[in-house]
Amino acid sequence: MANYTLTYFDFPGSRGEECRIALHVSGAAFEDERIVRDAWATLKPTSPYGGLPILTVAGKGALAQSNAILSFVGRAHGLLPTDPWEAAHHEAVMCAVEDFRAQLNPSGRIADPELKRIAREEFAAGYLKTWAAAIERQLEASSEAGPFFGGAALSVADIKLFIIMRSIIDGGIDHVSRTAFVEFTGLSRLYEAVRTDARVAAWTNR
Ligand SMILES: N[C@@H](CCC(=O)N[C@@H](CS)C(=O)NCC(=O)O)C(=O)O
Repeated sequence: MANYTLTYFDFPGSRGEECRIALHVSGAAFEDERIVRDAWATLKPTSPYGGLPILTVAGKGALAQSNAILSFVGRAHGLLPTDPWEAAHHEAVMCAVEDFRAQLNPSGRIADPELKRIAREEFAAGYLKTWAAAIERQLEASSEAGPFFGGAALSVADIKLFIIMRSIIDGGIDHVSRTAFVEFTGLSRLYEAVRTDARVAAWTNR
């Protein structure tokens, strides 16, 4: 039996997929538990914080919150720097991805198509650009050589950045251009490096 079970919806994106990719890259065996909305409605009241993903570790219990799961996997399996100061910067980037989601996700709940278009276009021209510029500055400060946030070694922060960027680049967000990140050369290079990493590609191209 696998030591880890990752519970999430049967959807190849967002917080669950970034944890699945991290677990896959870690090389640790894990059960990829995908649940339907009805099962989640039953599980939700007893879940740690009322949200997925949840990582269950044999002999320990359940851990929720995507960034805590990624940090745990990163520390346990060499996907975060061992230096605490450097690791904290990777964790800060992961928090910034959650900031991005907090700004973007409410627009997905706007029922009126015209109001939704306006909100998304404002997001794309404003918050997205400011956010990407900030991440790019952190990337430059963290590693001159790249291509990853910490240099040559892939970390859980790179995986989280890849998943949020892919949601835009794949065209999944109406009224946000697929090319929204193109001008950010460091981020674009990081995205390509994660996308083409053999371990990541082995998961995403299954
Ligand atoms: N801060 C949490 C957010 C968890 C969250 O909102 N997850 C979404 C899916 S990405 C969810 O569970 N939605 C269903 C629900 O809230 O009932 C994290 O980073 O894991």
